[in-house]
Amino acid sequence: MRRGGGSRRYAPGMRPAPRPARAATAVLAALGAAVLFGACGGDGGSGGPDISGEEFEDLTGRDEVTVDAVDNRFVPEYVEIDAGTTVRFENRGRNVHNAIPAEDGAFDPVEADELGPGDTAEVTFDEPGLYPYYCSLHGTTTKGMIGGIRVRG
Ligand SMILES: [Cu+2]
Repeated sequence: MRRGGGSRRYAPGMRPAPRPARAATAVLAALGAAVLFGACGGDGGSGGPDISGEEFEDLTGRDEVTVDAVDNRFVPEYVEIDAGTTVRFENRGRNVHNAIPAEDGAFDPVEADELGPGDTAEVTFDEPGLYPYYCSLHGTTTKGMIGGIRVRG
C-alpha cells in the first residue's frame, strides 16, 4: 500500500545534519528539543503554522482517502482522517507538484519527482496530530498551495 515508506528521501536542507555528540551534549539537545516542543503546544506540531481553525472535511472511517493536487491547490485542502489511514495524493493537474510537511520531518515528504501530472503517491499517517503541508513549487508553508491533515487517535 505505502509507496516509498521509510526510504523516501528528505529534501536537502530539511533536517540539520546529525552531528556526533558526546552524551552530555546529546542530553542538552534533548532538553532543548523538549522545551521547544512544550513551548509551542497544540497537537502535532512544533514548527508548523496553526491550522487548527480551518474547516476540515471529515474523511474518517476509511482506510484510504484521496487528496487531489490540481493547478495550483490541494482538493480538499483540509481533511480529517483516522490514525492508520493512507492519504493518496493524486496529481490531476498539468503542473508538477509536491507535498512537503510544513514542520520538518512531520511526515515523509512527497517529492516533485513522485508527483508529476497523473502520478499518485501515498503516505500513511499513524500518529494522531495536525499535519500542515504545502507544495513548495506553488506555495510557502502558510500561503498558496497548502493543505492540512488532522489525524484522530
Ligand atoms: Cu504545486
